[in-house]
Amino acid sequence: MKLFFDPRELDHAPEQELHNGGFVPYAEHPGRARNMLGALAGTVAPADRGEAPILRVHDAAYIDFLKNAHARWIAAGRSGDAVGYTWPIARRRPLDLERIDAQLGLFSFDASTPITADTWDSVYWGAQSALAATHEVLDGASIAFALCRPPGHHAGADYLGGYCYINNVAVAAQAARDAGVAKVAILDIDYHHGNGTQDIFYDRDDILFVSIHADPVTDYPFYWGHADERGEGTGEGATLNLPLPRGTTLAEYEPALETAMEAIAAFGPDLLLVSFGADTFEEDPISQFKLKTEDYPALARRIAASGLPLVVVMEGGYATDALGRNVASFLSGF
Ligand code: Q9C
Ligand code: ZN
Repeated sequence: MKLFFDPRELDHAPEQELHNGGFVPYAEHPGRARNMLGALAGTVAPADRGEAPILRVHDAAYIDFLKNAHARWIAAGRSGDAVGYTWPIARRRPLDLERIDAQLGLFSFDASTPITADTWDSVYWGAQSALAATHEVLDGASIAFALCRPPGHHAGADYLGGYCYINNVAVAAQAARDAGVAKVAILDIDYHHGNGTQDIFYDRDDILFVSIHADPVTDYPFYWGHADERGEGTGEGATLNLPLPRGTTLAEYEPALETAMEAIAAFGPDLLLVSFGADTFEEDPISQFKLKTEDYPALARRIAASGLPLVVVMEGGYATDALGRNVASFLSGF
């Protein structure tokens, strides 16, 4: 299995994030990728497929903002990382505001996702890794892994959040559609609900989104991922949310995965993309499931039993010292 990664994914390194009312070191730091690189066999650098596949998913105004936000922050006399401090309730109306602070609020949904001078380069190359893995499978490989950093599944068409800026798995899914794949399924098994991915494809029936995650009644991102969110319009029924309680172990996780895989089989996709987060691990510092390192191969085996071509895209996982081990354990099941 080829593992795609570009060293520029290491450059994005915000200093801190707001956590439970105080500033703490940034959980989604470059050491995560370094730990994965240390535990996995050699990686392959992705080709450069340009911005066009990113713009198939994200609004041009948002991408323009992402590229320029940090320079504008500095031009406004600030130092350090750019981060918002005020948000439009339910988006208010589409006001065309120039001020950097207004735009940070407009294009984000939380305060845990700062923009640095290196953010654009890292997220661009992370997306290229996801595209490279997808094209590897479209060209005939049975599986490929995209070591994406930063992660992507919380980012929507025009917003960042949850350590995510470009939605790597969504860019990959749309690229597969554009290459002629008729039906694509996305299985999201990060601890947190993939609200960005859900939003991007909510009204579409050509891309199924299935997510197993911590119940948003108790866990971030709170406002999405409830079981009654099932898609809208032509997308009605093409979103499936399977929230689980804090404390979930493998024995409780497996029936949800079975339900997810049955829904995917019923949809009849030609390709399966997996948003994989290792923050379901029992020792994750910001998450509350109880999966063990040795549990991950069983999840992979159930996914592989679908017989579908697979692209695995890296999302979260914050127990840094165990991260590479957990990813290697998961990949060993394929
Ligand atoms: N600092 C992913 O796993 N938590 N994102 C914000 C505590 C955000 C996790 C409050 C968690 C985002 C990709
Ligand atoms: Zn997560």
